[in-house]
Amino acid sequence: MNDLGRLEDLPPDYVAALRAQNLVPLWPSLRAVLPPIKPLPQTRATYWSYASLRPLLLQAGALTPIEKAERRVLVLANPGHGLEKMQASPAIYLGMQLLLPGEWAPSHRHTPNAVRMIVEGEGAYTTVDGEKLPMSRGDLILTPTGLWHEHGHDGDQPVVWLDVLDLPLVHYLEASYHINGARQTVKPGAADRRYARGGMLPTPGFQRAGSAYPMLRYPWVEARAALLSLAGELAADEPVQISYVNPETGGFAQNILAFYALMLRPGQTLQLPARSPSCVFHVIEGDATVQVNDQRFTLAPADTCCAPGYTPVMLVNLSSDKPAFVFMADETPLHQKLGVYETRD
Ligand code: GTQ
Repeated sequence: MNDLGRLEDLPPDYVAALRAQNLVPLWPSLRAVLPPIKPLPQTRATYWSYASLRPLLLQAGALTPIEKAERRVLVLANPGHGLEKMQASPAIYLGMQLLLPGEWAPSHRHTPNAVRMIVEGEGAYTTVDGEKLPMSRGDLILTPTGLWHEHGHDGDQPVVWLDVLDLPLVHYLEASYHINGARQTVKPGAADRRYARGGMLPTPGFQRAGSAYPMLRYPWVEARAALLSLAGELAADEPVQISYVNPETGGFAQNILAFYALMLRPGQTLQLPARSPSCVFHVIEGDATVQVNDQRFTLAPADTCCAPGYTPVMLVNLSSDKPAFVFMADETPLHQKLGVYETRD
């Protein structure tokens, strides 16, 4: 690789003359923006222990009333990007949100897409676009771009969920904003019952919602059953993974980030190939290690970690007699739409 000229090689008055006209020479920065062969990620493999963050999240419940927080969230921030950027990866924001019994997080809508992965507690619900969606451990609830959403809690214990948003990307695009609204009127019916079985859809023109996001809640009991049933069909070394999809189109459930559930068989080691999108792992059930380059994280239930793109990831189920279940989020739809998606050996 030939060395390119540096900024210091140029006469200071020339650089000053360029700057005065908002001009910049490319060659001193060319290798930084177009590195050879592989990107230089800012995203660092990072791990967040639920047992360690939980007391701090509960403390936030005591320190800041919901009225003063609107959304009481501790953001899982990647130090590689700088904590103040509040991003786990280029396009992924992660937050642990706490709602205490009787609390209400008022209705708003915003341009970033969100999903919730329920971590602990019973009795809370999110109302999205007028649909009241109960929250139980492992359920995935969508809050797609532009839809009204508010959170309530009728139970008697704290409820915690993991928020996954494409906020860093939408903010980078200078397209991020929110609008506050009135409490929604709840309409009857639940889409997870309209789309209850694979391969069977409501008849077009009669019962279909005609909405871009027909299914807003993916119950964990269904996802877990789908994984166990799939595991029975696949060879022992094949990855047992499902994608959360839009049941009307079969495409990813949202436009920017994709969501998956993965089952690791007892004792299974699973090597995921290097792929261009960054990825997040959150353990729903069991204990597993996630190895990213020379770093290995040990994840207990409710622990979360992230990996940069273009990096192989190895998952190991630490139990020899029980399956482990992992929720994943990545930037695949975004990379595919932009034409930059790739897999490497
Ligand atoms: O629950 O609506 O973690 O608007 C960040 C922004 C959660 C929410 C977050 C939000 C929400």
